[in-house]
Amino acid sequence: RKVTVIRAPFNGGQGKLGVELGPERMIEYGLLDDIKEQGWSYEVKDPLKGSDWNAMRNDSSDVYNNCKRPHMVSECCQKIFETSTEARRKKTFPITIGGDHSIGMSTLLAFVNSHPDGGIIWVDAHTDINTPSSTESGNLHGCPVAFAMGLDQEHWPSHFDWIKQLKHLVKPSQIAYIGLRDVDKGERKILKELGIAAFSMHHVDKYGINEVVQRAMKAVNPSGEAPIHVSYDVDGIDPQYVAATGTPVRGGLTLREGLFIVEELAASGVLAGLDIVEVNPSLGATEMHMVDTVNAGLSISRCALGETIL
Ligand code: DIR
Ligand code: MN
Ligand code: MN
Ligand code: MN
Repeated sequence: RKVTVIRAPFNGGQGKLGVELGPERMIEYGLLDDIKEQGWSYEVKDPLKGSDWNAMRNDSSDVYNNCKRPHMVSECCQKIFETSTEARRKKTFPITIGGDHSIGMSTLLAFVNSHPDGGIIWVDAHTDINTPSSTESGNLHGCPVAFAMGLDQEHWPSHFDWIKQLKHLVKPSQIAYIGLRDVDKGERKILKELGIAAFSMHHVDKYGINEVVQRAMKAVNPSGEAPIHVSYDVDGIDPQYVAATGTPVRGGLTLREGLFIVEELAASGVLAGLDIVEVNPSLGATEMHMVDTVNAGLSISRCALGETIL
């Protein structure tokens, strides 16, 4: 049992600096020690090392219509895709630490190209399924699911052509959302048209988190036998617990509800990979906000590796 920790210190998919510090802060607070203590071995990969991402971030010519930094996002995501694919090939358990959520396109595409029938659970306040045409903000961290599904390809900046060469893209039936409460109009339309399983905070209140998780698992993995990858945006959890994140939205999952999702997936034996993204150690009003947020990220990792079930 081996984890590949993929450091993804990437900030180009959104406007706020600091999110690139997520991986180093989570490692400083004990991510690797936790993994070891839980009885897993690990390797650490750093696919973005050696590239001058700061210079790319400041390249004002890197725009396409209103999409911000498509060249930077694409190059970075391609590197993470390759590292993630290698981790899949070696049959390790990849934990990818962001950075902003753009990198979800990489981890999802690596996952479905090694498990074409696998399921994906996307925990987030947001659906991140805007296309280059529908995005209002132009921030590509709001678009990774659309890229991983190949939606609206005719309007893609050419940088993303590498995705068009892949054998498998994510199918709408392969993904379910939990924690939603801030979904754009254009995104709602896409969800409806494609019939994507989407559980908002309203559903969590109405049915309870256990029922929602069971329904989400059933939606993406009807046989109960396919592996499931979780892409976890920490803003799915309420800002009361996770304040140091770029786009906090009130009314989210409690910390326990948020952890239950990964505990239950781990307990069912289907969990096959995890992203933990949008921890921004530079945000939050106090030092404690940062510490709470980083620790929430560490808790997600521990629960995913099966620690908290007795
Ligand atoms: C919004 C916000 N839907 C956008 N998305 C965020 O910019 O496309 N995603 N914050 O994490
Ligand atoms: Mn989000
Ligand atoms: Mn997100
Ligand atoms: Mn976000």
